Amino acid sequence: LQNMHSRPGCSQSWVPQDSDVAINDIQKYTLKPSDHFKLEMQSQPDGSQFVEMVLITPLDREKDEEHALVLVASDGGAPPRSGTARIHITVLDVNDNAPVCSKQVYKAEVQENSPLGTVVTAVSATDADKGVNGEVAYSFSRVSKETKQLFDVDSKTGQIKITGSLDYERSKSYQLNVLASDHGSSSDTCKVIIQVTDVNDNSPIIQLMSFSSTISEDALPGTTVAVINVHDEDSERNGLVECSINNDLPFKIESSLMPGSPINCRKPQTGRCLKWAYRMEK
Ligand SMILES: [Ca+2]
Ligand SMILES: [Ca+2]
Ligand SMILES: [Ca+2]
Ligand SMILES: [Ca+2]
Repeated sequence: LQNMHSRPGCSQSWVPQDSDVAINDIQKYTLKPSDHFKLEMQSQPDGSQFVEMVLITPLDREKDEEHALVLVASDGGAPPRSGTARIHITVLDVNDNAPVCSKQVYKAEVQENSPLGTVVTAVSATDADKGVNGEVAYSFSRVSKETKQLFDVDSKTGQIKITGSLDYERSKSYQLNVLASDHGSSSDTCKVIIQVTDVNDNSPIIQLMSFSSTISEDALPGTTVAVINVHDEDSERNGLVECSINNDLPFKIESSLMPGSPINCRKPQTGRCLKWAYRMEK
């Protein structure tokens, strides 16, 4: 038996046949197992009877796809005789399960300036249904236009690839919402948080803030001659700046934030800009 619907109350009927009469006619039917189906005797206006097999509890293909039942019809003779029918039921799939993402939040790191096509991460979702009902397609949902230009999700594999140029100095992280949907109206969503990591792709920029082009010959050591700003867009170690001037000149360079600190002292990691002062050394 195939094509049995999965809702209780659906039925399949047979007209029993026993060529004997009266007490020797069919007296009893049994169906085993009886957890999903029961038998009901039905009479027709002409007095003939038929047996109906009725679904009493819902079928779930995801739990049991096949059901094997045995129907026994016994007559009232002595000794009683019986006939047996094996009933094989295949439960057809209905799209009654939504895709489920394997994680609610995915985290990934990727270097800025990574080549186009670099795989950042992959999301995955499973759907308990069969065949086309269990196929999952991935897409972005509620993602900004800019983010859409930088990333793409493969609808079949869930792989997230880079499709634009990532610049750590412009944006350090992105959040993508991925929709995993089956071919029906069921879906699940997950988040992908992508951290962009810094690459040393910026040179320090020197800015002359003030400068005295003439200096009196009796200027005292320590007189400030010029103030410069040094700025590097990169972060952490990539943003450390070392400043130096020629050794053969009667000037030294020192940090205006840390007066007295030696030539070539490094910029503190926290600040981006630092004033450097050329001072008379002797
Ligand atoms: Ca199903
Ligand atoms: Ca499904
Ligand atoms: Ca950059
Ligand atoms: Ca950088």
